[in-house]
Amino acid sequence: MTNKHILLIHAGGTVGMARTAHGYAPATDFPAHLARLLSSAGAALPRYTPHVMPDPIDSSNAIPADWQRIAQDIARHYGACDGVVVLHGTDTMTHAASALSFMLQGLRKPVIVTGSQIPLGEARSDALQNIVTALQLAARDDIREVAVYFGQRLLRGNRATKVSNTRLTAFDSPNHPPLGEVGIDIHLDASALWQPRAAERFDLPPYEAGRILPLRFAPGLPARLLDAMLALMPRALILEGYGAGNLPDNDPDLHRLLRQAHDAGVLLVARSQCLHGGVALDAYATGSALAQAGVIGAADMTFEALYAKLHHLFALGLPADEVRQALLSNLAGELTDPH
Ligand code: ASN
Repeated sequence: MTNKHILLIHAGGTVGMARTAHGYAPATDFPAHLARLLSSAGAALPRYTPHVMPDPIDSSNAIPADWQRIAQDIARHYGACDGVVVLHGTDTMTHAASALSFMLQGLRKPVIVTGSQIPLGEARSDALQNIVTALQLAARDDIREVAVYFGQRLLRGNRATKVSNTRLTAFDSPNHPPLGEVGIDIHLDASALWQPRAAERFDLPPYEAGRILPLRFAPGLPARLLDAMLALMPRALILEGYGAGNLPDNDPDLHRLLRQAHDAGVLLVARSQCLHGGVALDAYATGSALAQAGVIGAADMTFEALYAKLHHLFALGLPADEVRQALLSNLAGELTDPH
């Protein structure tokens, strides 16, 4: 392990925060504090070089450009390290991990994203355990993807989602088995790990913020809301429907607006609000009506994976039909291949 060299990026999050009069906020002495704690681990840990982002943030403040700064840092140092650990806030950790997985396709080295629910400086913090194990995972030869390590589980980054803001096991990946379980020993599931399908290909096009708009449906939602969203000139709308991806088919205004948006070139993608399962627009008449309005289903992608993937595909400058096609192909293990 000692001959491995890990890039340790600190992007922010509770992990590096301390108490203030207004609640937890980023602490300036975190890198030094962490270095002191890690120095006692000796040969159990790989060598690492810390990279602290100029202004570590609460990840609720993250914007797509922040994902790109992290990806650029990784791309710049990829050749000189054996693996990467990214310390990130939990609130948008899986958005960042998803975006990294699309920007850094064909990875041959681990990129492990972690953080904590309790700051490193607090007595019952989960930070040190998460960071130590993430460093060990980043030194392995069998992980070739962006993964989230948190609360004793290794999950695929673009399959993971935050499911608890109080438990130390904050994440789950409902549509893909854990890549590994960590107890006294580290057990990885070889059949769950991603095997890159092509050579390393790092594409870091500038992401446009504010053009991928999500709409979560609820009974009685006024169709006018969609009108207001379309006025913002989105490139794509994520329609979070019920169950198999269904939306009401008894609201003519809604369907008129959807057809209008589709005709104007807005990509309409249906996703299910359910944590587990995917979209099947042909299962119910309410779904078929959507397909007729030009809506496509997002398979079993997490919201975060879909949101990041749409940013990525539009940033690549692909024409609409290629975005549609690429959206439903499995680029980095983010969806279950149709058989
Ligand atoms: N608000 C924090 C963040 O996402 C939450 C955390 O890291 N546990 O930065």
